[in-house]
Amino acid sequence: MNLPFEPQRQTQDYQASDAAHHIHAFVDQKALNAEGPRVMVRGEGLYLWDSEGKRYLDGMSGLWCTQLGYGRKDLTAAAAAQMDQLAYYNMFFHTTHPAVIELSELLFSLLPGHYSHVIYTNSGSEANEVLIRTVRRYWQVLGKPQKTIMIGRWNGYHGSTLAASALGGMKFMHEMGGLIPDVAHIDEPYWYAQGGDLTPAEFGRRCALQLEEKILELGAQNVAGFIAEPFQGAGGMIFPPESYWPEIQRICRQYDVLLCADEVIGGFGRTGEWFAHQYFGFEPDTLSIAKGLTSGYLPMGGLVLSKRMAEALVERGGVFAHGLTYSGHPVAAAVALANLKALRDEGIVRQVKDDTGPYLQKLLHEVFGNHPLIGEIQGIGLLAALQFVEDKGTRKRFANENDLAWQCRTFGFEEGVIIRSTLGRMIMAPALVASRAELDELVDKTRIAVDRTARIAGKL
Ligand code: PXG
Repeated sequence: MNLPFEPQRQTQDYQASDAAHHIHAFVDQKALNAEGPRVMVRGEGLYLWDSEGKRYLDGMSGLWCTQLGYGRKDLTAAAAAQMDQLAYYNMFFHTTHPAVIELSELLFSLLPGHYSHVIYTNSGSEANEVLIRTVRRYWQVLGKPQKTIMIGRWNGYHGSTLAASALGGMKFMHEMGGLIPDVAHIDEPYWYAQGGDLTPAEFGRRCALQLEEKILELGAQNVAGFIAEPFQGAGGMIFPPESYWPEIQRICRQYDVLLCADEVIGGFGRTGEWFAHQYFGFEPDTLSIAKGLTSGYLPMGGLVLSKRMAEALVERGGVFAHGLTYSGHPVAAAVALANLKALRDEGIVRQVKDDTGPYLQKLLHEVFGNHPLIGEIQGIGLLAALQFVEDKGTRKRFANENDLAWQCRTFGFEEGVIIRSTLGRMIMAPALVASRAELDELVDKTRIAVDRTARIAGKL
């Protein structure tokens, strides 16, 4: 291999240099420097190897993105061939190129028929940045320029750039450098934690009705759109009650508020459907996409628009004052095209729906259904969350649930499996190519980590 960096160095050498130059995501950097990060050096299928030669089953698809797993030669070949032919060009200067055209043809063949256009970006955060300006532009074109406010949800996640983090509802992110004007939030539909004595269906409806209240409070004539993840990912893999989305859709339509689905995690087969909104049965006006679009092999995202919006912007909008150097990057587009072809032609999304998805969900219920530490198992397709609980009867959560979940995640690493912790929930989202045997291993190693945590929590 002709890698441009040295063959493997000592782990401590990497760690010292890493500490000297990097500020990592969502950590106390000083604490991480003291501990030293794990150095990942190789990936193949669902497995990763670190610089010490330890192997991990990646139960998180990297960051919810490697739908095809690691080491796919067809994706590497697509990137190399496109780099040889045309390493870079752009979509400014009245130009376009074959890779992005074929990618979009394929993308829209996979999407429901009421979508027609896409604005490519490099990430999910950027997709949501573009969303705000595009939605506002749409209302300007329709003669309603006062419709500017976006409503998001507390504990929603839409990215780390300024506007994307403002749309999201992570308060600790808002505290680091601010909100932007014209963004409001409503509560998340997290029944297990916040549902009290209500049934999930009642709670789901109540949460949705908060949107109506917020629109009325702000004035429907001022509200541009509502943005939400079909199910919350980074916030803890929280699935809304069934009553939620139909009510949200009714409200958006009634008040002429655009329904904007953030499909950055839910898209590209995670739920067994191509897009998570299809699983939940609603019809958003826009879709923010990224991650699984390229299986994470290269950065690429996008904002998908309904025909109705695209028609207004194209036919009546005049100049669209937006552009990124790397929109529709040819190499990313070629990789995305190869990735989507593989997901489609190898029947991977169908396999998640008909086989591996139900298999994983059944297995989790068998293994954790009566586990003393687990109060609820939520999941669909190749996604699942295990909720830690102190008292199953009252759904009382541990005061130190965050620490327990973090500890469980650390046990997972020790056992050779990567799962994610969020507050008191353990999350898994393996690559969509996972075999039944790999899912067995994922659940088995997770059980060991959860049992070890249960012992610390005094539950075993
Ligand atoms: N929207 C959603 C729903 C996301 O989950 C983004 C937007 C931002 O995408 P970019 O490509 O700008 O990162 C995301 C990203 C985690 C985790 O551990 C989740 C994300 C990113 C990193 C970590 O849950 N989601």
